Amino acid sequence: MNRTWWKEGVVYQVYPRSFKDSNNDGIGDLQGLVSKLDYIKSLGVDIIWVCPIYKSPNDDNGYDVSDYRDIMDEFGVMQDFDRLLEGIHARGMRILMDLVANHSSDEHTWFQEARKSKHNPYRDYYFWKPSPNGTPPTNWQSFFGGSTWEFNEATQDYYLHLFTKKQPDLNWENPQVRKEIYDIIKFWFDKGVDGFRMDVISLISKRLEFNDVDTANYAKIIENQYANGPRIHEYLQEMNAEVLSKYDIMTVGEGPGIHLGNALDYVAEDRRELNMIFHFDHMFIDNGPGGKYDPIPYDRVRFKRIFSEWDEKLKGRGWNSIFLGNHDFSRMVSRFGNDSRYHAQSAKLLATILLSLRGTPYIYQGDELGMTNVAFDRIEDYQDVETLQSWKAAEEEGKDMEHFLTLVHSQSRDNARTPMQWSGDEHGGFSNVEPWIKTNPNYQQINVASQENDPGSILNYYRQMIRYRKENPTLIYGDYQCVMENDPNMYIYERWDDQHRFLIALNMSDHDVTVELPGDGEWDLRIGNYKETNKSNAMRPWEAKIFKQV
Ligand code: ISL
Ligand code: CA
Repeated sequence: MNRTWWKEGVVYQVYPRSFKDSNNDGIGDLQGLVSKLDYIKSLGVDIIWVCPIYKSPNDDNGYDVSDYRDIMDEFGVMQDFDRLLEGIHARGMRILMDLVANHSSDEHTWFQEARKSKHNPYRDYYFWKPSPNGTPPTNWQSFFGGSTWEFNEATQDYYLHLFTKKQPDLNWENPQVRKEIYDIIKFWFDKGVDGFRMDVISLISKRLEFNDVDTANYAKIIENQYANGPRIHEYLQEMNAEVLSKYDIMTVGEGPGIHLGNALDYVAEDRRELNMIFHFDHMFIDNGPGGKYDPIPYDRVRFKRIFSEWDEKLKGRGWNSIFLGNHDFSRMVSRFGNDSRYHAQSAKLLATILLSLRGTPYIYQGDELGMTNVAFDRIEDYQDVETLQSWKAAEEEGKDMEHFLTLVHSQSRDNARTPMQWSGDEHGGFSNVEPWIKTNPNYQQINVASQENDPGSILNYYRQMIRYRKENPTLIYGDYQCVMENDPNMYIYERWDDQHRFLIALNMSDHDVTVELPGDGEWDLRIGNYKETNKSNAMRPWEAKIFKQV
């Protein structure tokens, strides 16, 4: 396969609202981000993905865009963006923007116009459906609960919104809409941005019959009704031909409903659509039949199998992305590790996974410190629209709300959105004033300042792992094979090419485990996440070791 910068790069994801506040209004902003570029660079990463910064009324923290060519008031102005872009490029890094093109804000002028009358020239920018009997046209449920249809007085019909009612879905059937989006992409590429993460791009082609769905299994509804519509690949190929192919950029499509069976349709290199996608097989692994607020313990054998199957499926044909957390999920160390007794060990073990599988690694802000979930004791302290809508729905269904609060503690997207913990100072050094969302009280123990100069810190382990990956391209391009795939505690895999062979041994349990290292020849220990690491076959709780064959 071709070697390129976006396969070799390590991505750092920034959620600007929670990263660094420069003007002390409690909200992270572009100047704040600029002031921390040296820190990001010091990690050794190559690419910064910045979550949406466009003009937005912030119903969904920027995933509701009211002007795609302007900057959100709270974040600054276009000059701040230009400085950010310059600062990133000056340090030899690249910037990935977030393209939110499945829907706009209802405050975008397109929608403001469209909703005025049935004859408005912008009407066909969105989806409208009549419903004679005063109930929504279909039984579709939005991603955040409640109907996907909202009644519009002026036109006496309903518009479609797969997310909140302030996020009406754009009608990609309309060639003018597609042209608008391509022009927006060009606008940012011409400024010099290096690529896009494309929000829910798997949803842009709709099944125009708008049939009722069988509500039993929400994951299946997404896969077969909301995502992967009949014209999706036509649109992506058109976008590629019209814009993407004309620049040296990268794309990663976010993909609810993308699975092993259809992933290659999106990312096979010869199809000329996207460079890679984010699938959610491992991220929904703890969802019970009732979805994310019906969690079940995650099955480690399945966790390993998902990574193995995806590597097998894409190898030689497309490229993978590797992530264990982002702004939409609880913190990876709280989810997949042990965030109390083995906090540092398990955070480092998870970093080892992120940085030693085949695929571009994505590190979410704060995970390099082992930032954990938060448990606010009042729902009023939560800010996320998804959390609040789910809370309201649970209340209406008469659920036990004390119990539901514990579910919010483990499942809320706000777990990932508490302010970045820079220091032990008030508000974690994020701001001088009370931030828009409360700081996780553990900022006094978990923060950049305290880890910066500690060679054994999680932060410095990330730096070491990123460097090690770069020095050993076998860890980037080499083949992958899981061994002992049915072992419930150990995750062991080999990575190799013509020249080198590595063995990664990870004890993902709270217990001591003894293992036989597979294969013949000498294994030399190169990386370990315990202070006194040794070659022995005894693996301590959450111990991670990387061996190289000599
Ligand atoms: O958040 C989720 C689970 O908790 C996902 O189902 C998520 O809603 C889905 O992956 C889409 O996410 C993206 O689009 C949303 C936005 O709210 C998310 O922040 C974004 O990552 C709508 O734009
Ligand atoms: Ca600010």
